[in-house]
Amino acid sequence: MDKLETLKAWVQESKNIVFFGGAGVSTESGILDFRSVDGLYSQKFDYPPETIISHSFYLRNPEYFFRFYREKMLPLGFEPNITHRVLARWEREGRLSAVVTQNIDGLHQKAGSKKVYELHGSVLRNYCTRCGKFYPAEFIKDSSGVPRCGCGGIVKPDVVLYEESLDQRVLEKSVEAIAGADMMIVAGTSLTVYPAAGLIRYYPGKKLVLINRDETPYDDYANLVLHETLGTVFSQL
Ligand code: CNA
Repeated sequence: MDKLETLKAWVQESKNIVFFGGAGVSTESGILDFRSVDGLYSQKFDYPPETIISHSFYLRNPEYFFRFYREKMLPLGFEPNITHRVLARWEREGRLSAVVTQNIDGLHQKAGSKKVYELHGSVLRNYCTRCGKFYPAEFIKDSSGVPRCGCGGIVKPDVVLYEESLDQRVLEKSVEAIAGADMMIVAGTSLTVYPAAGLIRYYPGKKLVLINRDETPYDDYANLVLHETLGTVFSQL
């Protein structure tokens, strides 16, 4: 049986799939990932992107942080693609129990997925660091300089910056879902950002599928590896 047929058969017989994804899930919606050759990390900035989107840089140089964030990290106006839509359909059919994502773009929910664990937060949520008031992403987009609440506090996106820790509850729920999955699909992620990447080790079964255009450090660990673009694969599922 070829790989795609094996994948189809596994999906058909599963009732509890967990999908674990990264930036590669949204590239076909038009949002750049970080590490592809045409990704954000190959562009030139005054500082490396990892530095700019770190907690200490945000504190030290908030003007620069927000300029970069607005221009490069605020994926507004994009639509879900076939991968997001198939995953939402599987959930409705009772085949998929959760999506665990490193993405911050909200596209899984826009496609209709209900149980989505956002390990790195979401650009759609923004809070005043002083009074806690909520602001939508448009507020950040339309602001200039450092976005400020009426109370004077900085409005910070609810995204996990480098050096910041992950939300403990989201992490626990993700581990619980992965540990209870009968099949796990890992896709569109370079599996180099920790602790997120380490979560796949909680999957106890023998149907670990890895779908990614480029090789990853976990290729030998998976039971089935497809080096394809996600649209090619999911349009056949
Ligand atoms: P990454 O390190 O940029 O890796 C993306 C991976 O996806 C690469 O290995 C590519 O080969 C692969 N890929 C890209 N396009 C496709 C495709 N169409 N089909 C199959 N594979 C593809 O991204 P990770 O998610 O692994 O890194 C984690 C970071 C990136 C997280 O913290 C995210 O928050 C962050 N990020 C998120 C978004 C988003 O929300 N859409 C965009 C850019 C970066």
